Amino acid sequence: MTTTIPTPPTIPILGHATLIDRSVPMKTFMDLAKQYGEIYHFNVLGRRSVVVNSYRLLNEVCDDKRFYKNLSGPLVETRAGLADGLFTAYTGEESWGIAHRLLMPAFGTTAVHSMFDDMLDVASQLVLKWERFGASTKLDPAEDFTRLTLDTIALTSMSYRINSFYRETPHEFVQAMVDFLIESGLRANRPAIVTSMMRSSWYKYEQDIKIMADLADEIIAERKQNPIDKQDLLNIMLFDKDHKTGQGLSDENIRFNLLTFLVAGHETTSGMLTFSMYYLMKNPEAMRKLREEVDAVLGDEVMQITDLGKMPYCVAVLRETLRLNAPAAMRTVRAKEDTVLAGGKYFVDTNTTIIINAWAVMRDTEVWGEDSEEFKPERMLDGKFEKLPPNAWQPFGFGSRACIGRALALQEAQIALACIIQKFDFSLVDPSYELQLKSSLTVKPSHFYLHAKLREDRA
Ligand code: MNH
Repeated sequence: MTTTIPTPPTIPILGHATLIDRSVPMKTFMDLAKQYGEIYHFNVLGRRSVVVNSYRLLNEVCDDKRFYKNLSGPLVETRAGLADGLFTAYTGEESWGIAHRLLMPAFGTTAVHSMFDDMLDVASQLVLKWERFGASTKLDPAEDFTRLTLDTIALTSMSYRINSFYRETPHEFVQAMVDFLIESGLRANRPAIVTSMMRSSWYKYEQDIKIMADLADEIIAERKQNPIDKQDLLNIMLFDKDHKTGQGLSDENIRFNLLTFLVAGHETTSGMLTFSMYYLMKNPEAMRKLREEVDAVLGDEVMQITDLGKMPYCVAVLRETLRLNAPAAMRTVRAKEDTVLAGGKYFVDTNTTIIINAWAVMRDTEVWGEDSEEFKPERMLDGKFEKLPPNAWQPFGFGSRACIGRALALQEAQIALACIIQKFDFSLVDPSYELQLKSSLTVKPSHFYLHAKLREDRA
């Protein structure tokens, strides 16, 4: 017997759109999870969705025989700039398959290892900046981690230096990208007719997309004129052929994938790093253990590629951070055929978008215990991570459409964390600070400020 899926009170046409917190939608989704439990109906502008919040429902919709990735409202909007790039490609688009097969090895562990020097280069710029600014400066880690991750993804993927640490205000491209993402999110929750009347915002959106496309095209053209030997992602996209179809990528598709890497590869990773620092500041015992590990492995030396495998606690900190605050907090799927969830309990048809609330799912007490809201890296240590139930830890999504940049992001974050923990003692500017959030396409801490003092025991 199916049961009726509960739903919050709604208003005509807009549906639940006005319920969603405009600046941090995740707030609304966490409140609704508490109020309605493992599943509820949700409807924005006539788009029917159910939101799932429990592990058992997540695990069920991870069956790729029954479900496929379906682009949610905001992702459909970002296609205006990212088109058939990997992240925003529709299921079944041919260009996705070609790019996926061509790029998977390029994002694998071995390839990511070869990015070590570039990653350390950028991490060193961050360390130098904090060192030069000195202990009395109020640092904004979210901003500086964004400089780090953006510069790293541009350097590792296309050997291009954005040099964010040498700029007071963001690169023109970065501002355009941020504004583009914010507007894409807003458009998803606004009737198209309203958007079409907002002339100046329409114009700015088009301009932002053009700024982004122009930079990507410029980088592609410049590479064609001045080839280099390094096997970076751009070279692979320009010159490799898909083994299955024998086809390469079109210049247009390369543009959309370059932009996709910049978009998907920087906010997420910077969010992860900022959340990690927040949890480390709030959990001095975890900070102490991490420092002990970093000191034992690095001492006073510059980090080496061989150090990567020697920091299980650092990896556990990142995994636990991603469990509590996955920066890409929601993904969406649809059923291939009308179906029922939870052994016949909930009916879901093929037109209903199934939204997975990763924050709620990864706090499910059935899997994580009564202390699931607490930050405990020990959950991820000593083989416990490997023994988790299938799909229980899922900040990077699932299956063939899971994050291609997972190894890249984790290695980059590990290097950055190790380098700063090696050098600095941190303190909160406001010791009573409690987590506040901000959103664009992803979620990260806001109003989170630190002091970084060079460690006296290491001077
Ligand atoms: Mn990433 C897909 C999270 C870092 C590039 N990424 C996804 C998905 C999640 C995700 C979740 C699946 C989305 C969906 O199902 O609709 N990504 C993250 C997180 C981090 C991250 C939490 C860092 C932390 N991602 C990166 C980095 C890159 C990247 C770095 C660098 C290029 N991600 C992608 C791409 C996809 C993706 C590309 C789409 C893959 C595909 O569908 O083929």
